[in-house]
Amino acid sequence: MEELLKKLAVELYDVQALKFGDFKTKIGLRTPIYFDLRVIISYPKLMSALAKALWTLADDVTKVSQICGVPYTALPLATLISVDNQIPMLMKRKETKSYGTKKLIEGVFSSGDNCVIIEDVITSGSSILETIDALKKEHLNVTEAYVIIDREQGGRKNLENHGIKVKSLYVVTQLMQYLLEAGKITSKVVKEVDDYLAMNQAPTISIQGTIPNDRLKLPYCKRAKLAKNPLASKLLELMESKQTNLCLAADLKKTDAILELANTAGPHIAVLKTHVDIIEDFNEGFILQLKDLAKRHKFLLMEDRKFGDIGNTVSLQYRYGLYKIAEWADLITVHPISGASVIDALKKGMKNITEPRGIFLIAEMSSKGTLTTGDYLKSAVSMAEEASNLVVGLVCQSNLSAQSGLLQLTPGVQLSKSDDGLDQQYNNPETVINAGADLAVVGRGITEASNCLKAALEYKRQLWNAYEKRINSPDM
Ligand code: S5P
Repeated sequence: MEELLKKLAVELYDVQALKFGDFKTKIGLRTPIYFDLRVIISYPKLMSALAKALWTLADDVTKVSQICGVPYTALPLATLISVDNQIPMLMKRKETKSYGTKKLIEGVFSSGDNCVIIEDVITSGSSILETIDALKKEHLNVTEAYVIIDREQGGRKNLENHGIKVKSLYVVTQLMQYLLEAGKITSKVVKEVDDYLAMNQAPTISIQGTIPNDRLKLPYCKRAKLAKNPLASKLLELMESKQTNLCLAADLKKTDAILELANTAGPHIAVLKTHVDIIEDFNEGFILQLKDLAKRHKFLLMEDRKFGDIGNTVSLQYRYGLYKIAEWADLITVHPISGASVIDALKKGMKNITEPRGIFLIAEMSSKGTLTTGDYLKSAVSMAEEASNLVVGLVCQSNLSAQSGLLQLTPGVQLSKSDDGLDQQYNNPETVINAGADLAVVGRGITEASNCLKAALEYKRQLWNAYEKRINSPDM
């Protein structure tokens, strides 16, 4: 079998189903490996050999009554296995038909039938889980998935957590060894891919029902351990220890006023958010004093710069100019408008900065008529989830991510107003926490109050109570 696998690995490489170099993923992140097994339909001998090899992974074929390929690449493989072994096949539709029978699963089956899954490549396991979900809804019994390549990015574990055993012809490290032995790739490539895989593990997919890692139900202290970005862990820990999920928007024009506010409210907030470009007397001394207060009162500094240009410009804006944001802001806000490469650009801007840094991606804005809707919003969430080693969370208004290691930050919070006359829309603390916020931004609700400290304490109390209610209520 090993000889056959070595031979097939080389053939896959030769037909360019396996590529090594510098590629972009669907949402634009860089990757040194790219697997595209769709090409195998053009090489019937290879496809047939792969289907046969896949079927050797089955322990007891007499127990398999149905085969289902994950659309689309694995469909022809499942078909070959089905025909070769005379075992019926099922197909999962990508979308439910909007007419006729509205079935998600095509084929003839009975509830309780044992069905195995066929897939080409597994990364996070989410495509297989989607297929299994549809099969389970029809009361089919699914416990095994046979896969050509496991990219070793956490998919196997995710499926095991859902009771699915994964058997693969190759794990990516073994596959690369075969290609190295065959002289197809160099050890430098192997190292690059190894480093990439170590840095890019897929997030854990929560199990609906038991939800051990559901963002809305887990306490901040537990989520601190699940975050990939060290700053996200630090933030969650300090929120827990200070019992605050308040982010104060210090939108004031004078440095003295900001420092006074930071000193007064500092012990009660998790993050102090600035817009340094509205400050009239900005100077380096101010930043030093602000950093000092942040250290003393244990809060993080966020510069709400809302970067939104091409990568090169953003990396310059972040690092240089009057404000040198990269040098002092723990956190920044970024619009995903220019694509995922902005994250790589910011990484470049962080070169030689030794303290941890984090990004909040703006998925959804609070203002009336915002354009952050539909596909834009969905892509922003995928971008954050895929780059969660640098992205700390999302700025948004609704529950967008189940990932416990990411934080949702929601602005537009006031107790006494519903708008500001300029289309800012306000909700109260309990509403935003229930809508999925982990941190709530309060600006003028505190800065324009007659007693800022009293107002900060009141927002802090209401936000924390809402959070405790959320994690403790059984029905949310
Ligand atoms: O969608 C958004 C995103 C942000 S970061 N809506 C917002 O209001 N913000 C910021 O939150 C805004 O720039 C301001 O600093 C703060 C809200 O301030 P407030 O005075 O309306 O509470």
